[in-house]
Amino acid sequence: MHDPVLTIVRGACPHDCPDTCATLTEVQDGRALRFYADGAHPVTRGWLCAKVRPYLERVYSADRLLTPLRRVGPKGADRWERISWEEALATITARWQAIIASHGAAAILPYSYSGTLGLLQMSICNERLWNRMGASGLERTICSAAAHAAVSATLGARHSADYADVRHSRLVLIWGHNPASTAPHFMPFLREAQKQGTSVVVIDPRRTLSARSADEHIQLRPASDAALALGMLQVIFSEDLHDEAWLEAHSLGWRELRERALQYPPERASAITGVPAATIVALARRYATTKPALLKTADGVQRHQNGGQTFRALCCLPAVVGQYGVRGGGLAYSTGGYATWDGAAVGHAADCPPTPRWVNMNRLGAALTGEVRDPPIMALYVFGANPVASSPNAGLIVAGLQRDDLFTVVHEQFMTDTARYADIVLPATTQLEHVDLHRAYGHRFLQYNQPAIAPRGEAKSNWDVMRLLAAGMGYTEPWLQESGEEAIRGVLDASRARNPFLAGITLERLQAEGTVPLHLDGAEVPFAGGVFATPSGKVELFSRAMAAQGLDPLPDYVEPPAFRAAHPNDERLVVLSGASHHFVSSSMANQPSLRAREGAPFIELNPADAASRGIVAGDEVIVANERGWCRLQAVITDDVPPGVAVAPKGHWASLSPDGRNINWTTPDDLADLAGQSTFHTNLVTVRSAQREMVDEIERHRDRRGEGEGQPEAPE
Ligand SMILES: Nc1nc2c(c(=O)[nH]1)N[C@H]1C(S)=C(S)[C@@H](COP(=O)(O)OP(=O)(O)OC[C@H]3O[C@@H](n4cnc5c(=O)[nH]c(N)nc54)[C@H](O)[C@@H]3O)O[C@H]1N2
Ligand SMILES: Nc1nc2c(c(=O)[nH]1)N[C@H]1C(S)=C(S)[C@@H](COP(=O)(O)OP(=O)(O)OC[C@H]3O[C@@H](n4cnc5c(=O)[nH]c(N)nc54)[C@H](O)[C@@H]3O)O[C@H]1N2
Ligand code: SF4
Ligand SMILES: [Mo]
Repeated sequence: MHDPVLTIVRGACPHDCPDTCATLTEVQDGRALRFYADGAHPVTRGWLCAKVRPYLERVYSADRLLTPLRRVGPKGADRWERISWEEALATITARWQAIIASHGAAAILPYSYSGTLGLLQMSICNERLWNRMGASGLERTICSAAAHAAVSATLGARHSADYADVRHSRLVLIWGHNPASTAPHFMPFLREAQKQGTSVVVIDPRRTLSARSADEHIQLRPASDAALALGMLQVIFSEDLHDEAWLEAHSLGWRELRERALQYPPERASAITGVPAATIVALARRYATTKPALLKTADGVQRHQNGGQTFRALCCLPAVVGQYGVRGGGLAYSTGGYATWDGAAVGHAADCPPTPRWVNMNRLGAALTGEVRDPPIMALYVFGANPVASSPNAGLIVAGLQRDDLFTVVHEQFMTDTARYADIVLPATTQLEHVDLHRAYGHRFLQYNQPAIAPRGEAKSNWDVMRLLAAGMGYTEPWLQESGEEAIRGVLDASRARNPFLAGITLERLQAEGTVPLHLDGAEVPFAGGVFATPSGKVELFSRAMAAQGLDPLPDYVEPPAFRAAHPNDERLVVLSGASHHFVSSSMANQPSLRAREGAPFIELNPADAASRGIVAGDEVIVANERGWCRLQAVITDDVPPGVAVAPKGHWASLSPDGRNINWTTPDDLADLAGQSTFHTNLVTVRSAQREMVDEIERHRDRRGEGEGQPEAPE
């Protein structure tokens, strides 16, 4: 029967993006008709980014997974039969029980990351069932582990100001961050500031969309930022531009930091970074004398082998010029540290067996192919992640997923590159079909997401599947059977009891208001009064905690071992693979309208590097190294300097030439801190595919002479 009533349902964008926009969905007759931004939200301000505007295309896509599926062909062949939920759950729990009996629960590995950032569908689902089972734990290190560790050691908490506060800044250094693509709602605030005279400097090897509208672009060598920061500090200290009174009162170890910085005179910093010494000197003077000065950064800058120390160096800069606690100054990294959830309420770990071991997610391929043993990983449960498209050294992940004795379940909205290798695929709801609570890492509001429509087909939310799996495993704890709302309420209440930023924020208020500001009450400016959340209450430039772990207690530049090993006549390029403009990691990268806007998977090459390889614009090129290869289309541009290439992340392998993407080449080495990923410490050869083919035919002809078989894929 037709329902004349049109309802408007409040929601939140769940994607891995700092802006966590407030959304409205118009629903009639159980169908979402319109989806748009909440005009009243002070950060969303009435618009959604190009990626999420067509969200209904995603929700109602004919490609949505709507029923459980069982593999009928070889792994990866994408041949399935439809099965019921009962059968899917019975198959999964029976197989898990058998694995637990033969190998122990440590042989089961959950793998999830940032398909949704909700408290319920991500955080609670990351923990409860797996803790109860005693499964292997996943070290969630693919994105920001080093920065989190660096901020924690130096400042004690991930606190940052509102985007709007940039209007108080006179100078903004956007350091290794591309907000025009990755934090789009910051940009209008920045523009407003620029109109009032704020000067913007972008520090990035690539001339990004953000760099185009900056006053200055400093195009340094990849992974050399710590040397640039220390070079700036050398100038600041030696010209007596540091804020000694502030440092004396509010920091630990500034003299030790000065000693370290004095090892980086501008000429040395210049030799490492490729930035002219005069530019370093000028930047340092400007940073120390134009106040308030904001250092705005994000996560891309840490994804290399020196990433942790680099981030430590960035955290130190605002302290030396006395800019913490200043409105419009300081460090803008993440606001994720305000609405901290009560860990015990989220995971109930104390009621569970201890986590038997931890597996670093960056090593998934290695872990599945022998690095993790006793017991080996026998079962993998993937949700909210697409590791074949998004995780490093993807060729090795595929090799692992092809193991006959591995039992893989993937819970997904779409038949992703990863889901193709599953034994059982389960259909997942989208954000319009489930409940959740979101904190943001770019602003200081909580967002409640009410379900707007019923789940499509037989799709179920992450939490609903966890509850069914828990019941199927015979786990009877009430915290494994709570409704979504009850689970959210429990964590919110427990967290509020400890966390003053949550004062007065109840589930009822969230449900009624949708967007609720955190209770900052005088703490609007982070680290006001020079008070930090570290053990000493000061900004710890010299970190005793890091020293205790055997780490360098002072930030330093260490050349990434992968680069150090490169020989002088090396013709390999460093390929950076940061955010694409139209996808969020691999999410949305199967949506036709967004694929059309993003275009074919490409690699940007400097004209000199293209010329020396005989590559012209539009050529197909083979990008390769010892880990693997993929085929991309050449874009020739001086947006990238010689020696550096850019191939944005996110394209699905299964929608790319040869069924591969850039992650077939990216390293699964770990960075200097916290097991961080090192996507950007990636040296590749780039050759025209046509030439590659000709050479291959030649090689094939030679080999045939020696009686060998078919030509192999290019390496
Ligand atoms: N459109 C879009 N938005 C996104 C995402 C997306 O995929 N697409 N991903 C989301 C996620 S998961 C995250 S973590 C954030 C990331 O947000 P950002 O950190 O802003 O994004 P990235 O593109 O990863 O990295 C930022 C910049 O770092 C530069 N870079 C790489 N190596 C170096 C270096 O050694 N030094 C310096 N100075 N710069 C370097 C890259 O050229 C890039 O322009 O964005 C989120 N938002
Ligand atoms: N080369 C290169 N690769 C990178 C990076 C890089 O800089 N360079 N950056 C890395 C970074 S920063 C990150 S954060 C990772 C992200 O890597 P992942 O966390 O794997 O993120 P996505 O690739 O977006 O995959 C998320 C999947 O979750 C699914 N999903 C969304 N909502 C739900 C839900 O409610 N339930 C379930 N079950 N599924 C859902 C989506 O359909 C999507 O397929 O990628 C990394 N990959
Ligand atoms: S991806 Fe970011 S900018 Fe786009 S709608 Fe979601 S939160 Fe807003
Ligand atoms: Mo990320």
